[in-house]
Amino acid sequence: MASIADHSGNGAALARQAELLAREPSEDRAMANAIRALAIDAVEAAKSGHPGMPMGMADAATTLYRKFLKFDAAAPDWWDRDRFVLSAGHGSMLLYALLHLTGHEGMGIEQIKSFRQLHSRAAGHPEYGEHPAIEMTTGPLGQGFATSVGMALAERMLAAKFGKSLVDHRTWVIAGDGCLQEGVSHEAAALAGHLKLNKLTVLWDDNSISIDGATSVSTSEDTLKRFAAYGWNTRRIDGHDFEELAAALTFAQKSSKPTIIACKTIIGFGAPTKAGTAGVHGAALGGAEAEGAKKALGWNHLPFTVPDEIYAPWREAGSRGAATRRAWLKRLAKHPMRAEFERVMQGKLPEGWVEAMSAYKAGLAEAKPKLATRQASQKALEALVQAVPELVGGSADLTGSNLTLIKGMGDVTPGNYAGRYIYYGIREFGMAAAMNGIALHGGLIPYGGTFFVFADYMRPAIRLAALMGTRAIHVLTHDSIGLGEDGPTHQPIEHLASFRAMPNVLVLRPADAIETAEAWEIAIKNAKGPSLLVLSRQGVPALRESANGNKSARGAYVLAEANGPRAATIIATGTEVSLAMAARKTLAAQGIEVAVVSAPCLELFAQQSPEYQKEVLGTASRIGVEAAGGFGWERWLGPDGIFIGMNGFGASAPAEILYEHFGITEAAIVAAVKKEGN
Ligand SMILES: Cc1ncc(C[n+]2csc(CCOP(=O)(O)OP(=O)(O)O)c2C)c(N)n1
Ligand SMILES: [Mg+2]
Repeated sequence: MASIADHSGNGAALARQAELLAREPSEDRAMANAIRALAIDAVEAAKSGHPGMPMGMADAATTLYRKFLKFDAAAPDWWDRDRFVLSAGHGSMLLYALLHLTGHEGMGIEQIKSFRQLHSRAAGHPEYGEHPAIEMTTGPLGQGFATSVGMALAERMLAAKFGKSLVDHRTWVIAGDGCLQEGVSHEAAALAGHLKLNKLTVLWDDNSISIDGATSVSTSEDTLKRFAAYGWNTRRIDGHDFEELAAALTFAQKSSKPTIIACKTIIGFGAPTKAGTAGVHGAALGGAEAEGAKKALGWNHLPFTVPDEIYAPWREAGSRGAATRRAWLKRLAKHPMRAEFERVMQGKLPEGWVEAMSAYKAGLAEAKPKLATRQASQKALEALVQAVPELVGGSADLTGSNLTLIKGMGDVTPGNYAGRYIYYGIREFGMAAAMNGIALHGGLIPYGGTFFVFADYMRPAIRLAALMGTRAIHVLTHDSIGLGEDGPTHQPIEHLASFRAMPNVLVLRPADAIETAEAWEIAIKNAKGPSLLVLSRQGVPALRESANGNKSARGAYVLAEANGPRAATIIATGTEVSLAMAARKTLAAQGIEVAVVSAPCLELFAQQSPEYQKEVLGTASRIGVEAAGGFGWERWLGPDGIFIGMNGFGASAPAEILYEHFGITEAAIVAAVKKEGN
């Protein structure tokens, strides 16, 4: 492991750096040096951070912001702006410096000075919501890349719907070696290539260095060949040569495929001894090295000081898009689809969707169908897809199992983006990240399906959605041992508990068709985070008498009160609620009166008043029933409660046999009530 923290062996990099620094000074280079100086100073002041990447990619970023990126620093929320994603989020100072230099409000020098400190917008990694020009939270490598594919796809889909005069922008990404090593970028790149997302451009910070040293310790692939095989255009350039940079970005703008530009850079460009080594990746340069870097770059200014003659061209870059934006605003003002475009971009739900769902639910209350909740979800979607035109669906190759496709949606295909259904392929993580990108872009509400057990493949993207507060709706079917014969590899056990442990996620496990419709209503309205619809393969009887209002919205409610004082309260979710109801009936015949609480969403229940919670939970002993591990149920059952569920993995057999085998039965509930009563 001689490579770790081995700062030597960078002779070639230093020689190339010397050659580049000896070139004729240019305004571009001086502007880029402002980024480098701010990155050095901010990391030095914070005593932590990542100077190497901003120093290495400053030239590429300067070219992008100065000549290519369509933006107006005065209006970072302009809907037709180009999206820029810093996928290599550790290089956050690159983004903060760019926003500062281009004159974005809210990114003054005091923010840069407080880099990485509490309440600074310049957090350790870029955080969505801290500043309107931060398009997404990045840091988990690869996810920025994958999310940007969703942004680029959303642009194409909205352009197909509203036309080029309103929607015509590009998506630019800066990704590092790490992003391209991460599997999720492989999934996303394959999808982007297949769909021919030609307005997506990735600038790869091809510095051949990561934390453990030279990337050659772990990688020997030909990355550009890999991307070419995905259907991308590729270019390899000197990432410090402004002419090559501009030519490559121009090439990307004309490409009929997504484009990746390998920008050969020197990490920590300017650092006199550490440039080209892992030593500049993630630590302050240190006094002497920092001073030496500024000297080498010809930067003779006090820390955090940028001279006016360098601010000036940066400010010009910041307002370069203002006229384009004004022209766009004029087009919007007289566009026949203006109202609808504004509505979807503002994230406002359409008129009439609530009524459409109420009518659908009223029909359910009447017909009382026995359905698997995944089937009930499909029926709810039939109403929603009609009523909510911004809803776009998809599945990771399980369309027929997830029941996510509704007739008439139309497929999204390479080069044709007018449809509303995306075939993500068997790329769950890529799908979830792309869904985040679609949601972040605005104008569309994405849902996507897979088996619940494979939600683990998507977990990091669901986590980012939760952190960012992004509306992504996951349709997760085959939610328990109830899926039967496919066996324990496909039977989720710990997934409910593990997603319930994640902040800002709604885990919704409805018990019948009406609750499923309610869960969809909740998910559509939940604009500030992801919702997981956890749905059954097997049928469940209709349990609800009435469909008025939305009982699931309080998370848990008394589905059937005891006739008289409660001998026990049975709390169940999803498919196990009908077991609880059957047990209640059997017990009543024996003179034992229990209440059944249906708890489709424990997160929402936890948000209710203590009075409501007490009213629902009652004072009688409690029994929890869920065909999953019991982790977390203590909170609702108390120390004396009994949990009926799974103690380990499932097995391969027909569902009814498995419920018997694992003791999740009406008889077990009856026995538990009797035991509690003694
Ligand atoms: C998913 C994930 N794994 C690990 C890390 C920790 N990490 C941060 S940066 C980095 C190295 C990235 O290398 P590269 O993209 O080449 O960045 P450079 O050193 O060139 O700036 C690692 C492993 C992370 N942020 N995300
Ligand atoms: Mg690298």
